[in-house]
Amino acid sequence: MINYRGWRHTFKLDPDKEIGDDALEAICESGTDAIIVGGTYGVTFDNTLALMSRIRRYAVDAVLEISSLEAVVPGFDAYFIPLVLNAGDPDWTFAPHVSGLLAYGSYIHWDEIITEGYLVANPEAGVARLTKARPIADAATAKAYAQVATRICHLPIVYLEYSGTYGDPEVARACKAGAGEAHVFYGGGIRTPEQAAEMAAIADTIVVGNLVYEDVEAALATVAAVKG
Ligand code: 1GP
Repeated sequence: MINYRGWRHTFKLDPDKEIGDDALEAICESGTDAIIVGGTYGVTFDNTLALMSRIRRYAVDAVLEISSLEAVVPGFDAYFIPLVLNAGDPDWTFAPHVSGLLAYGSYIHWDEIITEGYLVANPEAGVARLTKARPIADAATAKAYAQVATRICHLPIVYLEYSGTYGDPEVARACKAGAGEAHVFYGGGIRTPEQAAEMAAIADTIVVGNLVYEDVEAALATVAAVKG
């Protein structure tokens, strides 16, 4: 069982994006706490398996965040299952989870399954469009969603997702306040060590994604900003 509660910094790698061997080695050996594999579009069994095999050369924890039932690949340390708290399309609430159980139920190792209460806060993000995410009007609304995740649904993780844009620290603070004992991930738009440090001071774990593909040196600099 992975100890995600000890993580402060993670990288999220997208199987649909290209990364060279040297960059992948630098990312995996950077001192980050884990690699999360996930993406919204173009994630297939083959590209997920290929990326996992390459990450597996390194000792770092590797988790698959499942976004497509066709791309469930065995061999990760754990599987994050997003539950989009503010999905406006009810088909994204439980229907994919039921389909997953029907397809894979007998193969599931439940101690490897960890549910994330996902709060999609950037309306321009692919995941927001896909799930028709309801807008997060203000910090109080974010706090209420976090309370739904942790107090009502007893989920272990609240993931504040600003994918593609840097978020509002006030919203992140409200999320953390509402999350209680749940572990809070923040991801979205982190491009500088200062942004990494700012969100890491609020959330329990930060996630750096796109920057890996835009400027690997800048991505590496976020690790030291959080972990010293
Ligand atoms: C995406 O939260 C992650 O799911 C990270 O976001 O790609 O914007 O860094 P970025």
